[in-house]
Amino acid sequence: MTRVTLQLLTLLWAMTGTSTQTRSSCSVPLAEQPLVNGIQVLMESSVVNSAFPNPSILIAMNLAGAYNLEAQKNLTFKLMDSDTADLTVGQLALTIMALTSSCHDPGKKVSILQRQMENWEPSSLNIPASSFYGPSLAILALCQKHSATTLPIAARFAKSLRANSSPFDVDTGAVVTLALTCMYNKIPIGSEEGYRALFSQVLKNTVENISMSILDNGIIGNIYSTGLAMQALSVTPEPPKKEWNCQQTMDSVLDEMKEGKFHNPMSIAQILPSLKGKTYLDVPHVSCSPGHEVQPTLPSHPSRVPTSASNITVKYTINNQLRGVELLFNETINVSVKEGSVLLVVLEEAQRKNPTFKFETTMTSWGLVVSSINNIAENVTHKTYWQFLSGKTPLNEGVADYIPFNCEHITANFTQY
Ligand code: B12
Ligand SMILES: *[C@@H]1O[C@H](CO)[C@@H](O)[C@H](O)[C@H]1NC(C)=O
Ligand SMILES: *[C@@H]1O[C@H](CO)[C@@H](O)[C@H](O)[C@H]1NC(C)=O
Ligand SMILES: *[C@@H]1O[C@H](CO)[C@@H](O)[C@H](O)[C@H]1NC(C)=O
Ligand SMILES: *[C@@H]1O[C@H](CO)[C@@H](O)[C@H](O)[C@H]1NC(C)=O
Ligand SMILES: *[C@@H]1O[C@H](CO)[C@@H](O)[C@H](O)[C@H]1NC(C)=O
Ligand SMILES: *[C@@H]1O[C@H](CO)[C@@H](O)[C@H](O)[C@H]1NC(C)=O
Ligand SMILES: *[C@@H]1O[C@H](CO)[C@@H](O)[C@H](O)[C@H]1NC(C)=O
Repeated sequence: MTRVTLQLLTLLWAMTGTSTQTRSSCSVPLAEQPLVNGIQVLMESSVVNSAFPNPSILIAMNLAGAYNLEAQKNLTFKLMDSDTADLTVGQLALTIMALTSSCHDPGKKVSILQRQMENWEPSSLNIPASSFYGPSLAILALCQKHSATTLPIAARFAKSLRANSSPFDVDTGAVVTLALTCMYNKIPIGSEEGYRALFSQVLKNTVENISMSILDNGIIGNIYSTGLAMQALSVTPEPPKKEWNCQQTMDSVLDEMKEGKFHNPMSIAQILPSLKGKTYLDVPHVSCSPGHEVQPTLPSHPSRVPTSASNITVKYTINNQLRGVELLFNETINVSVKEGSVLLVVLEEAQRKNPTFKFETTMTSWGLVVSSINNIAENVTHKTYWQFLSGKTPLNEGVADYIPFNCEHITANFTQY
């Protein structure tokens, strides 16, 4: 082979997609592999008893290479049967990607989603950034199925993003980047230049904002947005001005993993692709050759320390200054729970001691959300919800995962997003 062809080949290689580049420049060290296998096994084992089938788990399983083939099959069949009428556009999009990643035809689901997105528009210019999260997933799923017919839908979507003035959200920015990168890569040659300019402008902006969310230790946003943000930064055709150190981010994620931060199956589903050098853009390219069960090497000791039997005291406040003039309340209670209990136990104990603290939960892909406290319920139309804080800092986990410490002051504050 001549030198010139070799150089040409290298050039072509460099151009064939940034995911190749990531895979070589950033990976899980061999010694940490059992840790990663461990969380994958944990995620896969959640499939058996889960209240509803979670498409994000199937996507992660297929991108990573599933260990539990029976769980994979069960989940695929449950998602095939799921009734699209009960799903939001985001959930429908994840279901389509999940079935695609299992090499199953999503059938009618794609045209249903397409119809819904043709009619989609933001209710105002200042809707919260996170309202674009589900629709971004929809653009991504449609892009992977019928990129040509999705072009005008994605363009309208990109324009409403550009016009929006709400504070930036890393998780949403990451999914926006994946969706618009998919579209950008599929603009037909000779098509209107306007599309390319529009998508690259919104991508540039979004990626710049993601890059400004990179902390000194490499975490992007918070630990739970880092997985999606890594996917975004590794595919974008508009790399950020400030160079991103993928390995540093990877190492920090692995450190937090050792601390036990990834036990929620959905949190694992969102980090696993990045740990395997994969992104949601790889969904249409998963190979589904009939696999055989592989036994992964697991960590030799459990990562979560057993809890002691002594009790701790948690101060718990419920505060509604928002809804129903005659319904305003601000109540505090001290409760004693076993050390190591999750916050949900504090809420249950408070409710048992004082009926004012009664609460209700709803099941979601991330687990239980506290939907109502003392008869005041969250409402999507009003953009209200119960936000949980430790002191003045919002928690970055839900009540079924967060473990309070002794004398901590937890507040549930009814507020708007
Ligand atoms: C939008 C959003 C919200 C909205 C959801 C309502 C809405 N209609 O938009 C609001 C603002 C209400 C919200 C609230 C909270 N959220 Co939130 N949220 C998101 C976000 C950005 C997108 C979710 C989404 O649209 N998914 C797409 C659709 C298709 O999937 P879905 O399963 O139908 O989505 C539902 C669930 O995600 C659920 N949900 C949203 N947040 C949370 C958090 C928890 C703990 C649970 C159990 C469920 C849940 O609401 C969605 C709509 O119904 C994610 C980001 C992410 N990476 O997933 C964070 C995220 C899921 N939220 C998070 C957190 C921490 C919270 C709060 C606990 C924050 C707080 N301090 O109070 C609260 C929940 C408190 C409670 N009452 O129990 C974390 C969860 C991390 C973890 N390990 O648990 C994430 C990952 C953000 C982050 N990077 O930190 N959230
Ligand atoms: C698969 O589904 C069957 C029946 O629905 C159930 O008995 C079995 O436990 C499931 N297995 C897994 C691994 O989810
Ligand atoms: C991102 O950053 C730009 C400036 O770089 C800003 O104009 C824009 O509003 C930010 N927010 C979003 C959601 O992109
Ligand atoms: C709620 O009560 C706490 C302590 O009881 C107090 O510090 C706080 O200012 C009150 N908040 C409002 C909005 O009344
Ligand atoms: C909770 O306990 C602290 C001290 O442990 C005490 O000062 C406070 O008054 C108690 N609050 C309530 C509402 O019982
Ligand atoms: C310790 O906590 C448990 C709940 O976890 C509670 O039922 C029990 O009453 C507490 N014990 C004391 C002495 O407060
Ligand atoms: C939210 O509020 C609207 C109007 O105030 C009401 O019609 C609707 O039923 C509420 N939704 C839920 C789920 O409570
Ligand atoms: C609680 O919610 C109210 C109403 O949205 C808001 O004004 C207040 O700042 C919130 N408190 C905290 C500590 O976030």
